[in-house]
Amino acid sequence: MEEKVQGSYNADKIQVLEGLDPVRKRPGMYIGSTDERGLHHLIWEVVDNAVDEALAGYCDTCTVEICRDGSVSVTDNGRGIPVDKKKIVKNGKEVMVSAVEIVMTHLHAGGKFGGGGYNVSGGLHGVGVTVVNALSEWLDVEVIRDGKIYRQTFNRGVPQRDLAVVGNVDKSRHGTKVTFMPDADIFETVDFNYDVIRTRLREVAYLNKGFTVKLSDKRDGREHEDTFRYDNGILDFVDYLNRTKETMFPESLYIEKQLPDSEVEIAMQYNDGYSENIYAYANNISTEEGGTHLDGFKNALTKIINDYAHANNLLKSDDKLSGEDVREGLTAIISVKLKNPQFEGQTKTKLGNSEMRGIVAKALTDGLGTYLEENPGPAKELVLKTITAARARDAARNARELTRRKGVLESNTLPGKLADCTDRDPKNTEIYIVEGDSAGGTAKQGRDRRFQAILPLRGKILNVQKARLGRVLENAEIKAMITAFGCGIGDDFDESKLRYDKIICMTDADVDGSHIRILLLTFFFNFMRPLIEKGHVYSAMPPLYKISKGKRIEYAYSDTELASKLDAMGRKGCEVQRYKGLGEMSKDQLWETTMSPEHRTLVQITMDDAFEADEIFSTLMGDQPELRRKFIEDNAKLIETKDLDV
Ligand code: 28F
Repeated sequence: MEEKVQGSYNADKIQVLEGLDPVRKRPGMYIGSTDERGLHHLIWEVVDNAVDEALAGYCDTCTVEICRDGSVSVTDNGRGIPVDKKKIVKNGKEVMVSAVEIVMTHLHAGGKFGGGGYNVSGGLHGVGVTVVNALSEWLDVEVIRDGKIYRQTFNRGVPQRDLAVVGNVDKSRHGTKVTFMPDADIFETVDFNYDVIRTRLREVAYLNKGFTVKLSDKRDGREHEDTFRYDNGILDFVDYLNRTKETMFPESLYIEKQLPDSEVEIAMQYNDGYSENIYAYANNISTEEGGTHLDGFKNALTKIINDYAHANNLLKSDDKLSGEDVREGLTAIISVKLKNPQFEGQTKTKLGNSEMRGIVAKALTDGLGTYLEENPGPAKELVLKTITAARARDAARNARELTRRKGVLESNTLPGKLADCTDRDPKNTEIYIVEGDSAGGTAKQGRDRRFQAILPLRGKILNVQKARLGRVLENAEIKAMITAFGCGIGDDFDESKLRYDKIICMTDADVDGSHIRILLLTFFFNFMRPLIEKGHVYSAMPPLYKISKGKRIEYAYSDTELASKLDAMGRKGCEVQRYKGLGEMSKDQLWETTMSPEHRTLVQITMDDAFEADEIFSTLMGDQPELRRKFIEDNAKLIETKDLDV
């Protein structure tokens, strides 16, 4: 006798779509790619089901474990997937199959798509755990409900036997556990990256207040664990992002609006910096390409601040503050959750639902409008700061006009020390930003001048973290980069004018080199952020060691690689040289190890890195000595034994 499961679901709601072969034939269609990014999508898919169970109100904890054997297990304390059976057609015959097996083997099974029921799902927009199952060598699902433990195992999506009861437990226990081993035949790598998982799980915890997320790594030599829970959710997120900055309002502002088919949360706080850090999410997905929720927020903010300034005679009636002015120094998180989200854009990270523009705008207008009325002190301070920003922007525009008139910023007068490449098609070319003239000289000799340009930087560039655009434009090194790139800066930035496809920072592998790299990264992050968002910025990876044994020469790019190369070469008679700087390499060695597209390794700088750099940099160079001391203490081992890297 099959127990009937109570609750708003039963297997009848499941729409069953056949066959998993398409998933294994074209995995990129379902998880984006089969590189490290696609590998981690498997975890996001499973975790999203636990988050959906939490949003439905039945679960408050999710545990993710990277097991010793390299598999990953995700556990929640929700209701447990229903175990009742449903009649389906399998290989032409009518058979009874459990809801668990259907959820695990049929695309778009589960209430997410059957209408009603779950209304919020993330993942690669809800392709579901079936994709994980199809792309896993093996997958175990364990359901605890109604005092029993049910279990079923699959191989590359194929069930090995029916769901079976494997134990009894106390009736108070319930939940779902999915353990899977990614299929090495499908993925370029099956080696999970703890930090990538940690960063995303922390974000999930911030976006779902009160939800506890635990992460542990049980692999040999990599034991680690973290627990995240934020009772104030995105408010804690804003405080975290601002922790290295002086903030303006007495405390961060939190706005929440629940509607029948959607909910909006906004957290915001101004700081004394000049860059805007606004992160928008839809159904826990980072909408890096923005969308209607972000547009609604920005439009409403500009209107609210201008209306308040005019109403309180802080601004002449024919003066208008721009969007950039009102967002200077703003850290904000906008998180919306809605049924049937429409994701658009190149990477499907742009929210298209038009109704969200008005919903978010109204939530902000009610929340911030009320706050300003009730707190005239901070309100006036905010408007005056915005007016100062507007004046500074005008000054910067004049400065830019001035420099433009002098032709300094136009691409027709390239900086003298730029060794340009001959190919004029930006798609084929790259520019190395090299630390120091000597390494710059070596790079000019070692490069392939058809597609590689070299711009040497003399020593440290300006600390831009605390500088407005006008001041930044006075710095020769920075002006040279702006001119060489050709795409303008700040509001004038125009990616279509970029003269190179890749901008590669090449600095020494020591602390100074890392500092220059962080300076460059923070400059790009604050004043040319689309360069990073569009993936144009890279960091070169020069070798740390040269190993010689007789005529044989090998290079090692990390301490781990040095050990394994010494093993391979046999340690007897090996001579190891630790490179202190690029200047120690000949032009041929520099080409061979760091510049040749065949052998080099480039690290593409993504938003997370830049975001981390901005946070690290504002800690190191910000004006909070207490935080700086703590940061250096926390990272001292890094700074001593190996360069502090982003
Ligand atoms: C480790 C990952 O996958 N948790 C899940 C549930 C709970 C229900 C459910 C999931 C109903 C029949 C479509 C239980 N009781 N964690 C998870 N927890 N799926 S996935 O139902 C699925 C739908 O199939 C559930 C009552 N209603 C829903």
